[in-house]
Amino acid sequence: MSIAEINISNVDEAVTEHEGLAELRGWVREIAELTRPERIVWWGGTLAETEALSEQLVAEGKLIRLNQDLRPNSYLARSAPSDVARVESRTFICSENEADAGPTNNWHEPASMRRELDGVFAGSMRGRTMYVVPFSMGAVGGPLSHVGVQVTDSGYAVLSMGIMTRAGSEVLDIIARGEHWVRAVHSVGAPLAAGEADVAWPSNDKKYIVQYPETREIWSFGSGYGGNALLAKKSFALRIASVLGRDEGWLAEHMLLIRLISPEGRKFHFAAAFPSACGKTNLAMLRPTIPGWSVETFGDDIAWLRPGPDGRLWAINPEAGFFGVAPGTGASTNATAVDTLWGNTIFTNVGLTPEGDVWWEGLTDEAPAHLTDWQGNPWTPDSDTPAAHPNSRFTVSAAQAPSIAEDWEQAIPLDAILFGGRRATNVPLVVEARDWAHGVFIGATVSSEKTAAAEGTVGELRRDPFAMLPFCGYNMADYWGHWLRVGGLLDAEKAPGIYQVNWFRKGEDGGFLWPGFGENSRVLEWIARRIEGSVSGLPSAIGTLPVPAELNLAGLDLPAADVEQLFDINPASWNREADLTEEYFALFGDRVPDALREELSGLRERLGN
Ligand code: GTP
Ligand code: SPV
Ligand code: MN
Repeated sequence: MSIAEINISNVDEAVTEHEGLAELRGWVREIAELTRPERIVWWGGTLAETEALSEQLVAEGKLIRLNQDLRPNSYLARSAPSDVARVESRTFICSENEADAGPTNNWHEPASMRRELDGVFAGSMRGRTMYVVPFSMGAVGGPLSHVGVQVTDSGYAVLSMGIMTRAGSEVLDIIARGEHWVRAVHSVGAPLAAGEADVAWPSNDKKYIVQYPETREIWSFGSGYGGNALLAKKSFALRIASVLGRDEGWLAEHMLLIRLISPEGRKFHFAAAFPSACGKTNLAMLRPTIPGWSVETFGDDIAWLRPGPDGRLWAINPEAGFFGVAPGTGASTNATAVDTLWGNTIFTNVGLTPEGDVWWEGLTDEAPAHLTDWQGNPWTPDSDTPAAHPNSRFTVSAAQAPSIAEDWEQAIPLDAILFGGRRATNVPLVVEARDWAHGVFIGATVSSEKTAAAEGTVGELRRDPFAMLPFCGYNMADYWGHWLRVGGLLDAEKAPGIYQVNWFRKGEDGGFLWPGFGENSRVLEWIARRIEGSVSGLPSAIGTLPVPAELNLAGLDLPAADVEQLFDINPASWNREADLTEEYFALFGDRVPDALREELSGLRERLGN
């Protein structure tokens, strides 16, 4: 088949008009020549296109339309059982030098990876439509925004990108102006022979999630799920953007963004980095239980941070939607999310009720008497397997959250940065870093128990520095150095304070000591009071702890012994943490910034070792 035979059916007017789009058109043609789709569709991003594609996917059995009266304009997708989460073992950073990817990334030499992928992608879109999806991360034309183009043979990915990013023709104007754009190629890797019937969730057991940091390119093959397939998200807005940030003096982070408003009306802006499935979406939509306080949402997963001319650190949410964990999201934990999901939502791998609505563990206290599980099998509360996959998700526009800030598309100046993770032991409910370098040390040494957001053993403790382990596009030690450098660009008086939090410490009975969710507002209150200087702090070996009387626990039925345990700092355990940190740093050799080694010896001294 010659390329001329490929039916470019729906080339947007803008594409043919704009001189500035010749390069884009050439690239699309090149990818089509390699992957051989049946047709090419330029995604304009209109409601009409979205509705038509949704209809088509329903007709093809790829989406199930939910009951219009219960969940208007919403759909359920069921993935292949082998394609349910990010595949970190198949995620590659292909920098020219191995040392630039660092010991925490899978590295592959770029030229040979390109050769390998040329073979893998050859004809991979046969029998399918290749969609060309131009997208902007951050408001279209915004000062901190960046654009890209994803080509994909997954209609589900197109609809999801339409929610998660600003996708469509208006982005072509930015590209035509000559602005740099990131190239992202995605194929589910399931070509269709003539007359071959399609499946509900095409995918390929062999997967590749490949980033080329030097040329800012992404190639993803074999998966249709989440971060593997929505390349604007983890591949671009974190892995590639972290490299852009390193080169341009800013930071791309796995962080939520919120505005906390005190009873006096003072506004505080917080960013928080927690590893995958460790509570970002929940904190982003928090409803404070303490009177007079409120929280507005800016973002739930990714933030781009840049020092401003005023010496403050400014942040935007580059995304336009939430790709949130469904299980555990319910009226008692995250009522805001439940309210956000009233309609216009794509659900993936959750249960389907006989009424045509969705259900997952934790949505309601009582499970429906029977439903269809995420794999399409009959399910009752007596079943041995969950109704929803632990990494089942909802995809919904950010603007639909009742908690969304009116100015959520604007940049905000940060007052505090929080680092967290799941730690059953050792890490207190909250501790304040002594200064920026100490805060970077805390971020660099975070470890957290693994979750269902990626393949592997749930619960295993692993280092997840800055919650960026799977997402940093370059050497992690260089990234720590970059954090220190960015701190140096800030006015020390105006730099955000840095805090470590842990909602997941467990008591002897194995249960969580802290009630979490809305009650986390008590910790936010303490941080806000520290920032305004109205509470004191208790110095400890690992940082500044709350004076017990100054942490607002009013109305909480929390035994004093539990509070004590939540803040217990055991020197022997912390010395062991310090030993492990030393071993961890050794992985990076002399790339570890001196300032962090000094922090480690300072910690040891304070622990009395
Ligand atoms: P990603 O989207 O994977 O990056 O996850 P996330 O960091 O946004 O995590 P999310 O807020 O979706 O929470 C993941 C799981 O942790 C859910 O099952 C929540 O119910 C649970 N969780 C969130 N906050 C808390 C908390 O304060 N306490 C407890 N015990 N669980 C929490
Ligand atoms: C995460 O794993 O951190 C997510 C989900 O936010 S995914 O988009 O699949 O990466
Ligand atoms: Mn995430």
